[in-house]
Amino acid sequence: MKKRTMTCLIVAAIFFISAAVASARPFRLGKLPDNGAKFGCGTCHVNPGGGGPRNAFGQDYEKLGLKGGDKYTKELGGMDSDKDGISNDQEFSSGTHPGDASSKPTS
Ligand SMILES: [Ca+2]
Repeated sequence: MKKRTMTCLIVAAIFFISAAVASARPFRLGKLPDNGAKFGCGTCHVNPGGGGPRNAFGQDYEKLGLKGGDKYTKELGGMDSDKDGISNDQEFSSGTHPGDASSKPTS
């Protein structure tokens, strides 16, 4: 009986922790111009699944977006985070990656 109760508590704890982690994702993605539709968590993170180190765009978002009230700012949109010659605004409009220099509009 005690073993079963303990198992139920562990399962419940895992459920609530997973729900808390999952709820962070849509919140942050909703701040991006494309709502993270194209690259998901990989828009800002090196790992496409999210968490861990940030790519060039994620680092700029951390510096300007998070400190500016956790939003995609005009200044951030005008920057070229990955230094590929294309602004972040243009990258989002084109569906290319603002944090990956090898991803940019072809024309
Ligand atoms: Ca790019």
